[in-house]
Amino acid sequence: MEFVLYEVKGQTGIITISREKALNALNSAVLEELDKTLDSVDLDTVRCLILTGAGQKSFVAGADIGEMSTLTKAEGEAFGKKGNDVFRKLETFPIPVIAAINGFALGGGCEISMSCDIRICSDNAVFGQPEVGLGITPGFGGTQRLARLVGPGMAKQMIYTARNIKADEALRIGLVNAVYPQEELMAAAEKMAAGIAKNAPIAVRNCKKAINDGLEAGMDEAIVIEEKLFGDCFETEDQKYGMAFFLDKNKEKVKEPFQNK
Ligand code: DAK
Repeated sequence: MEFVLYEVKGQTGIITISREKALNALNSAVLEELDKTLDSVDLDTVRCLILTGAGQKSFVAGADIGEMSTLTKAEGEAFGKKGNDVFRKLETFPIPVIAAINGFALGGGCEISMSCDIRICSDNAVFGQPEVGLGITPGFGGTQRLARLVGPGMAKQMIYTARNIKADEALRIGLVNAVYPQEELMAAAEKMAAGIAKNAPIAVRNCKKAINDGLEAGMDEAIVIEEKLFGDCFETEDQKYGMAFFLDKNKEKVKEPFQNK
C-alpha cells in the first residue's frame, strides 16, 4: 500500500494514514487502501483498532481539495459514496476503533474520526468542518455524526461558521474523550486498546453493536436489541469462564485470557 500502513502490536491493529505531504488528506487512493486494509484485519487475533495519521502535524486535513475541485456531479457522488462506504465500514466494524487524532482533523478528517468508536487527541489537534467556506456541505456524514455527538446546537454552530476549534474545546464539548501531549498520544491509545482487548471479545463486539444499533432505534426497539445481544453472550465459552472465575473462591487462581469463543 502506498498511503495506508498497517501494523499489529499484540492484539491491537494500528492503521496509519500516511500521505504527509498533503497533511494526510483523503483522496480516492487513500480511501481505497483504507477499505482494503479494513478487509485484511484478522478478526480472530486483533481485538481493537487504532486509526491515526502520519507525522506530528495532521491526523487528516480533510478530503483532497485538489481531487475534488474538478469533479462533475456524477464523479462527486461516486467520490462521496466511496468515502461514505469506508466510513460506514469503520463505524460498523465488528471490533472497536480508537481514533488517535495527532493534529488537524478538518472536514473529512473530523468526519472519519467521528466514524470511530472513541476519539482521543494530542494537545495540538484542531477540529472543524470548513466545508461551507469551500461552497459545499460536509459530505462524509459530518452533518449527521457531529450533531449526534455534540448536540445539534453546537454542531450547527461549528458547521455554519466553519470555525475551527482546538483540543481543549473539543474536550469540553465532548468531541474527544481526552487530550494528551503529542508524544504521549499513541502510548495512551495503545494502553486503552490493550485494556479493551483483555475483555471478552464477543461481549465487547456485542456492546458495540448494541450501542450503535440502539442509537438508530427508538427505546422500545433498542432494549430488545440489547436483550438479544446480551442473550447471545450466554452461548459463549468466555461468559462461562468469566462468571465461573468470579464465583471460584480460590483467590490464588490467575485469570486466563479470554478465548474469543
Ligand atoms: N486537500 C489537499 N491538499 C491539502 C489539504 C486538503 N484538504 N490540506 C492540506 N493540503 C496540502 C496543501 O495544499 C499543501 O500542499 P503543498 O502546497 O505543499 O503541495 C500541504 O498539504 C501543506 O498544507 P499547508 O501548506 O496549507 O499547511 P499549513 O500549515 O499552512 O495549513 C491547514 C494547514 C490544515 C490549516 C491548511 O492546509 C488547510 O486549511 N487545509 C485545508 C483544510 C480543509 O479545508 N479541509 C476540508 C476539506 S473539505 C462530500 C464528501 C466529502 C467532503 C465533502 C463532500 N460529498 C460526498 C458531498 C469532504 C470535504 C472536505 O473534507
